[in-house]
Amino acid sequence: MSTPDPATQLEMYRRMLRIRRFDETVKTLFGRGRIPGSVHLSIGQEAEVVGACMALRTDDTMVGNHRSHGHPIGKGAALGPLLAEILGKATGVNGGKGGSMHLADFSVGSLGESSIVGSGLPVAVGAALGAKMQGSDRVCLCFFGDGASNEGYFHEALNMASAWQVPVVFLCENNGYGVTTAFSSISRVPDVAARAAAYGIPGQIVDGQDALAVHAAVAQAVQGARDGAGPSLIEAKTYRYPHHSEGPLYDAIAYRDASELAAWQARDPLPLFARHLEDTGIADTATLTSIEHAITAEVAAALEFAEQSPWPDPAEAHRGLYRTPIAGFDHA
Ligand SMILES: Cc1ncc(C[n+]2csc(CCOP(=O)(O)OP(=O)(O)O)c2C)c(N)n1
Repeated sequence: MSTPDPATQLEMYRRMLRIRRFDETVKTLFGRGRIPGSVHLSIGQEAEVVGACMALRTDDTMVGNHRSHGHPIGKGAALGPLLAEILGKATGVNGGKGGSMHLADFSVGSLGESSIVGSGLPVAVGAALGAKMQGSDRVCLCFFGDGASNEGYFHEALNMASAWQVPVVFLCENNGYGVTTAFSSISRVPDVAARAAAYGIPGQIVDGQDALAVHAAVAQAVQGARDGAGPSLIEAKTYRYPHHSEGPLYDAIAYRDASELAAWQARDPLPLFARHLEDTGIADTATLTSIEHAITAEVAAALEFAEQSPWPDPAEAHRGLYRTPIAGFDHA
């Protein structure tokens, strides 16, 4: 699999930085009480998100989970409507009805997320089956965590995808923990990728901090799926720096060592990729600095857009929820 050209690699860096700055902004807003519900950040996981998303075509689809601000950004979504959605504004990607855990941005093929752990896997199989039945060569990329791989959904979805040979790439973002439960304490199999064998599909492990390694693995899996080779499972070993979700709850629970976090931060995907760009002569320090400034400005503009946007009209609350109106129910 060939390495992406220099322009694509610069775009990978931009998208990783965009996710980092976006989630830092969300963290600040949440801390100020500006976001209803809860938020789950993917700071630290940017390389696997972008490496995977950029191996897709724009018309390929994607399914996320509760930790999915970065997924549409990785696929090229505009920041303003995503941030407006998280703030509950009418200009949000889902009119302010979905919020942080239910972002869907059809403009980039992001079919949506759900807070029900593992529930995206069968949705992805459905999207892939739909593509196959329509005779299209579109592929669906399905993001889920190590925790989700212990849910029934995972096993049913892999089995059906394999039996039907549908074009889906299952991408496990193994950040080591489901809330505060270490994967190693809940599975006798150390690697999620090993489970692929049970369903007769390829499974492989990649370094989730290396955007190019993830890109290469996903691009190959996507090409196979497009060519009719069916599903595959890729496990990206990664780490989230923040706790499971924002708020003081997890600060008091000693579920991981500071040294473990520090070891992962020593391989932070952003400086790693920046160094790679410099070492290969793709970007010099001035270029990286100007990208940094441009992304800071982009996130500031998104925040301004989201903050200035109106609240949804309460009369809109039920609109779009049901495809077929239900008798006796006021759909406004
Ligand atoms: C069916 C279900 N069970 C439990 C929960 C509570 N819950 C929310 S996120 C989460 C952990 C998910 O871990 P993982 O799939 O590894 O994703 P990560 O948060 O690490 O990205 C749990 C148990 C839920 N939302 N849905």
